[in-house]
Amino acid sequence: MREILVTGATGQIGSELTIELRKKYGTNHVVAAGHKKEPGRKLLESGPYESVDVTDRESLQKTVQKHGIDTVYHLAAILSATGEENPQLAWHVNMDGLYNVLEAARDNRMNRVFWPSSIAVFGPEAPRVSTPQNTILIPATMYGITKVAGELLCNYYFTRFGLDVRSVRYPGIISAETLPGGGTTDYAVEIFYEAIKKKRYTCFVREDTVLPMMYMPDCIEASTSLMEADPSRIKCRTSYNVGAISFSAGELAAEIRKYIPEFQCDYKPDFRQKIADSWPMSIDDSVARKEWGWKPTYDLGSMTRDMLEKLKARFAAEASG
Ligand code: AKB
Repeated sequence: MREILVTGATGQIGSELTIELRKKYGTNHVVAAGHKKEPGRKLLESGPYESVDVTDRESLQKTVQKHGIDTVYHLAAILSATGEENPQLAWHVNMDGLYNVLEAARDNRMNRVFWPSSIAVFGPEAPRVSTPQNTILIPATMYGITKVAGELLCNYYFTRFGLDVRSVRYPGIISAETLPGGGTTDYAVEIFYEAIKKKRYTCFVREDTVLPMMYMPDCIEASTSLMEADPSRIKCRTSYNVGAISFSAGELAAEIRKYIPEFQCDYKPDFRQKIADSWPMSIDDSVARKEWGWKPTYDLGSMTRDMLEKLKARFAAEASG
């Protein structure tokens, strides 16, 4: 039986991953940890919750020992856009946070650690189409720099201390439960909320901007199936490329318009355009597919249909109290 800690549990991915892990491993075996953002009712009522600042080694250590944690999903992080506004904070939270988690895992002889890297490890010098698993990693953002350094640190803890740490490079994640915050790919989620509520959206990247994306059920599948894979199958201890869907902002707007014909989208690129332009447009994930059987389920059509259904149902439930 695993005793799991999820850091960043109040965030976009953490809030849904925690609930899925609780279904799988039992409510009391999955501790949700958040810091700045207040936890929602679903998270609080479905199992244990702790307030943990991952940059505070003692508070992390106390929580790990109190709950006998043997597995961590370390999701707490500053994303790319916030990271460009405050690079010092991004370095502090992303690097000190990861270091503290790896040290707590080593100290407490944990079984396994999951830490997400990102497509942000790639910079303008990497091939932008079907970006390979192994290529030049010179990111243009502080967020990307913390992800490259983090990958190397994870690899080091595996080779030096035998810590079973596993990682995937998340693309932009699209989901209906919790809004992302501070990322460059956030427009791909915001557009759905605004299309339903206001029938218009002003997108902060150009219409022809293509980025790799993934729907939340695939994101959860990538994270949990990697963690459950037999250790002999995990040959890469930096981080695996995982691809799912690639589309332009304009293609996404057109897909939404199939369901909301009056939806209007205009485009006013801001500082995030430069970040998007430095990232891949699509990802070659053949290594993950071969080594531990990665296979995404959702395409642009099925993701859009499901997102709109889920959000409309949620907004209707919220409106009726
Ligand atoms: C971001 O936009 O910063 C993240 C990411 C791709 O890692 N969603």
